[in-house]
Amino acid sequence: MCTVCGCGDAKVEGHAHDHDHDHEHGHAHHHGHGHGHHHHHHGDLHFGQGPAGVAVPGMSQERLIEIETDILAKNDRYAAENRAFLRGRGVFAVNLVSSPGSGKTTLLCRTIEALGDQPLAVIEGDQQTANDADRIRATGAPAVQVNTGKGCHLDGHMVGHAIEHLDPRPESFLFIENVGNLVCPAGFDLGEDCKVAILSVTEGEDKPLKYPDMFTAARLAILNKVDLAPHCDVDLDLYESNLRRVNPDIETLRVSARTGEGMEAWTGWLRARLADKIRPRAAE
Ligand SMILES: Nc1nc2c(ncn2[C@@H]2O[C@H](COP(=O)(O)OP(=O)(O)O)[C@@H](O)[C@H]2O)c(=O)[nH]1
Ligand SMILES: [Mg+2]
Repeated sequence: MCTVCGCGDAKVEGHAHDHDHDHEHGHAHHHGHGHGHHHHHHGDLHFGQGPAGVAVPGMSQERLIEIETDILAKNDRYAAENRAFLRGRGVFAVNLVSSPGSGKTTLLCRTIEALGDQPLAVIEGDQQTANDADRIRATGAPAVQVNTGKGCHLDGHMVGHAIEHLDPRPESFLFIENVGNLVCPAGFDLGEDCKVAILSVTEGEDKPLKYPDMFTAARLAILNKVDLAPHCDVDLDLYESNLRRVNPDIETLRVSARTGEGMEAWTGWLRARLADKIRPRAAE
């Protein structure tokens, strides 16, 4: 389960999402005071102000923290194993995170073409279907699809198995396309070298402010679909200044996976990171 959103937990799901019960449930009852949510001015509600940063009916903040700490500790052990393995091989691993439809798979296909002979492998995370792995394999690159079912993010354990299958070549790239979700993937280390957040220009300049955890965790943000910018009244400078408000160190690139604009800057960035990673190996 993911305590960040509770969406993998059957019990939580029954309360939050299952509307087939014949009894009345949810918002009308069980909502006395003292449930950990706070009222702002204007009657706005904030359920994330307790120490756990999240509210789940029937669970104390202490219990939520205990569960989350346990899940993340287990995840971090798998992630550390992945990281050690990838370091040994000189593999630079990128965890691509974004909302659904921002263009991760399209950008990856373009990136694979642009990188030419460079060895690389791809892990595709989605709740269902092998569509994206099929799109990647069509470029000739090796890819493993990981279906998470009700899960809302990849975790270190899943990625460990996928790495085993892919057996990535020394001094190669490993691209991990996470499940489209700007929330939960922020909290789960996969053993990657960095997270790269993709935002499409159609999503709105305020998204970095609304989902700060993701953009704090990312080293680079790619503003994709800049070919659409003239049609959708978007302020790219505002996107970037909002990104820096939540993460002053974040790097940004403007790209169109459709027209290829900005692709050289992106592949240049990738090659420089791989070179940084394998340089200490070469010196050994
Ligand atoms: N105009 C435009 N469309 C794009 C661009 N990148 C991706 N798309 C389109 O956006 C949609 C979602 O892309 P996809 O790669 O499946 O996104 P994902 O869900 O993040 O993997 C598809 O219709 C793509 O063709 C881009 O740079 N410009
Ligand atoms: Mg995709």
